Amino acid sequence: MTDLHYWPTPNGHKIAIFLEEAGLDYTIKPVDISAGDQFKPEFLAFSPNNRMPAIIDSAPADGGEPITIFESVAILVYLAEKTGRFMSHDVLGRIPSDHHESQALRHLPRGLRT
Ligand SMILES: N[C@@H](CCC(=O)N[C@@H](CS)C(=O)NCC(=O)O)C(=O)O
Repeated sequence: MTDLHYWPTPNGHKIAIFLEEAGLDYTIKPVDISAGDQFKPEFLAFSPNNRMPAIIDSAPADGGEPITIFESVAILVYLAEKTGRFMSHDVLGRIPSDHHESQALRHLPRGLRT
């Protein structure tokens, strides 16, 4: 189970879209950034840059302790590695080229436009 600390902005949507498309079990934990939730100590404990999204994965692949991750690109790469979905396992496949997977990697840092 993954907790997604989320607010409906482009960076939040990126993670929600991945979780949905990968069919992963997750729970949305709202972080109302207009109300200042991102500055609460309990949120800063795992997202020290006071920004959402962040995730807490209570079922990491190694069966160990829950893993917390902040920064949308770090989260996307983690989830892609964990699930084997949406990113090449061949490092050469990630080098910018016309290959669609490396194009996807180049787009990861971008926000979505609504
Ligand atoms: N580089 C970060 C940016 C995240 C980000 O800017 N989040 C914004 C909303 S889209 C936020 O939480 N802002 C709260 C604040 O700046 O206080 C990422 O990709 O996760």
